[in-house]
Amino acid sequence: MLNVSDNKNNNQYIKLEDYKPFDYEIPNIFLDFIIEDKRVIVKTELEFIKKNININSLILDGIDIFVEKIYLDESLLEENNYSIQKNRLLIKPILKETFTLKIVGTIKPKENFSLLGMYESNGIITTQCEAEGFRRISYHSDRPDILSKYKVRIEANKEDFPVLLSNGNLVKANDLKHRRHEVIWEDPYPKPSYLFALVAGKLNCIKDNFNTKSNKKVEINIYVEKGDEKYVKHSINSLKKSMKWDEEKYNLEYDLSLFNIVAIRHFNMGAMENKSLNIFNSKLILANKETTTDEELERIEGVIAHEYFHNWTGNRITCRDWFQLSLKEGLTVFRDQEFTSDLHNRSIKRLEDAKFLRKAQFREDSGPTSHPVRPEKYLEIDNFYTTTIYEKGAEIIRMLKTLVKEENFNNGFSNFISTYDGKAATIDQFVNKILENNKEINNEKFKTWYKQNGTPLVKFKRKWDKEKQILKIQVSQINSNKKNLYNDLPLIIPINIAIFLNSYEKIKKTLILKEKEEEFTLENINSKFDSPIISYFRNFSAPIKWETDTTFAEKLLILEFETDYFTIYDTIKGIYKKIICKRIYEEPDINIENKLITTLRSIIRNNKSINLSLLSEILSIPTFSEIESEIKKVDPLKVYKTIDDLNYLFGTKLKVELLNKLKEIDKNITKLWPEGKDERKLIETIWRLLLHSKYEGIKNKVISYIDSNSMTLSKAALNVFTRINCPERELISNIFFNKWKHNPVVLDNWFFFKASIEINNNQKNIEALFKNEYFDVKSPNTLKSILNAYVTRNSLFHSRDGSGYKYVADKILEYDKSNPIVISRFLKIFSTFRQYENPYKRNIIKVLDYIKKNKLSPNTREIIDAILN
Ligand code: 0A1
Ligand code: ZN
Repeated sequence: MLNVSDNKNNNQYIKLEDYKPFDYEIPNIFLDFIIEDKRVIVKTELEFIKKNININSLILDGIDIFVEKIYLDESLLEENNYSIQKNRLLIKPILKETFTLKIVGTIKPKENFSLLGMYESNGIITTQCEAEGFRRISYHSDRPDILSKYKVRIEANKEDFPVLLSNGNLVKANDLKHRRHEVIWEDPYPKPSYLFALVAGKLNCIKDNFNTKSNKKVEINIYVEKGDEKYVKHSINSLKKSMKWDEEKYNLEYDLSLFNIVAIRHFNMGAMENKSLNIFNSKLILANKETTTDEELERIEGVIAHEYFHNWTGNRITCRDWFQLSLKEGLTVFRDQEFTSDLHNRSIKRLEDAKFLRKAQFREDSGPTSHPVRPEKYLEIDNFYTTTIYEKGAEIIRMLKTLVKEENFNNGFSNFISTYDGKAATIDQFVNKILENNKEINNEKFKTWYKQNGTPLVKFKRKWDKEKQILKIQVSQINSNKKNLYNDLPLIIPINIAIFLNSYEKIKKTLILKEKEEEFTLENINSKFDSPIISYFRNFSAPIKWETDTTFAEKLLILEFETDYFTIYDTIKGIYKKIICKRIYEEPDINIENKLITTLRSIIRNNKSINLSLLSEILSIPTFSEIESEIKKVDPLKVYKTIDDLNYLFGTKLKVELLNKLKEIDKNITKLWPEGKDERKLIETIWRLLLHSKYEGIKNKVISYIDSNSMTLSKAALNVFTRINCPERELISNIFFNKWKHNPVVLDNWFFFKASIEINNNQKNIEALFKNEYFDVKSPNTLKSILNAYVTRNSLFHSRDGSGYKYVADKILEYDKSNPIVISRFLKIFSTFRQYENPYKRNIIKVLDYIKKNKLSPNTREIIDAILN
């Protein structure tokens, strides 16, 4: 018997420094799928060219594939020439330099609950190959630097599987005997195995088309389950807008004459960019204003764009190895953020992206699963689809753009595309291209951003010489995470500032911090203030935290003078944070609270032209998830109570202004998205404050919207009642449930709402959701709705006796068996326990130890070990 080594099962890290090119190339692949009732027969033909002549064996990866026969150049392999162990196939000896390997195997999509590889969702056979799912379909090297041309034949019975799809162009479609049929797809562009896709099933197709700028007609097909056809218009429009935007902005045209999208009910993530056959979680395709909120419509538009943009950043140019994941993800997030900014409101988009990064990525980066944007090692790559790789990765690219300026950035980007088209590239290669002609920024030094983890802290101190009108700004940077040696190196940080000279004049500048400590001298600062007032990191110019010597009084002036949305938002959130901390750890600071209320009152009354989404942001008391990672010693029940108290206080004190504002915006709330969205966003914030202030007059008004034909308003009504304990809450819950129980995408909102509300006998109520006849065990969307709502919205999760934690731990163990990807991501909810006070901290450690003692998937094992380390 041949012996096969396997680093995964040995729990050994895969390391960036160990990267070696594969010993072979596989220029062509032919896959033949024969779909039967209980199984799929997969015949794979792989053409190999040996690249490393010193090698005389071949190792391929494969999981849960039953191998029937293997042929090497037409001759059947004897059992002593190959062995299958620990998910690896070893063939030895291999003496030829070029050869074809043919493997006949079978797989069972119906028994696959992992939603990886090939699986069945609601009668539809589908695939998910990123990152390492292809090896669950066929034996293969399954690494992103092996690019092959794929030809795919699919055969199935025509009644159950009338639609048979794969990547590229349809080159043949034939009826066969016994009511079966076959199709052949050929993809002319070489691609890595993770971009392979197949879909087979009863799907209805909605057709459209797009004319590219070189006047090529692209056929657009969106495939959905029967009955869902009426929900695809928004997605088609979004796709066409994306295609046009990429042509105009980056001169990138679509490269095939067919673009397919399929909506799948059971899907772990948002969507997947398989070449010309994007597969989407249904919730990100099926949309209209009655079923979808404004926020979701914009998210759908953004995700469709994201997947489409991957055609160039990801597919035509892919990643050399998974350590380079941010090359495609950070870059594509940056591109989709730019797309949304161009289509809607750039300043609001920036504020929202900064808000999300600080809530999710900063949280991750301050905890045990913190990692660099280009990690050095991993056990399970599926655990690295994180906000660090995606959103922090996008921020690094945004900083590059700020540093080299737009035109140079665009040139560098185009250069990158043409140089690496058809290749597997690295992050280093991308940065080198952007900085190629730049003398001011040192490439290697800039790349430290990719190697560090943790959020750096920048400190500012002003030195002001009023007579000479010279302002010196002393700046220092520090990374408090000492576990990573790179964290001690200084980063190159662009700092957008504004210096306010008086109420209408300001100087705008970008300082570039390159060292650990630097002093910037600014001359001729003609300020009328005692000391010039400065706002830092305008437009959130770097993904960092900062501290300043700005006084509270100066902050109030910044609020008066600033025009940068992000800074306005950030200044107010800083004040809220201070108010919350004072209430939790000391006494309420009445002075600060009153000053903020007065400021908000004046903004609502006097600033008639303020953007209403911005107004909504600044009137929103931070939520538990927003504030959790910002405070040192978390007593979750106290935090929830403080937030409730502040909603009561601000709602009471601002009642008159809020009611007036409500009247003012009322006429616009029925406008069709994207119009009216700012008004609708503000309405939810006003409703929440007024309801919390116990102003009964608003209740019936809110309730009347639960059945409205705008999902934004219906869901706003649900949201604002979450923490209001009254009989009407049950009433609106029932109205919503009965209206939407047959629409699984919408019903997930109800599951979320029900799991958020706090009622006695809490666990029993949550458990009832899992037992609900509309709960679908295979649906990650519903599972995530219930679990996420319970742990982020429902304070009873934090019951002092630890029962909430134990309940969730048992759910983790239960679902880890079928869906490790979803569960290992969800487990990170416990990663902030070190900041918690007792008994919470003690209770969390108890359940983490309990989880650890059980049999776990490798994904969840990696995360629990990191958390407890
Ligand atoms: N590449 C996709 C994200 C994705 C990753 C893994 C998946 O399955 C385990 C699915 C999708 C994107 O960035 O959109
Ligand atoms: Zn992506």
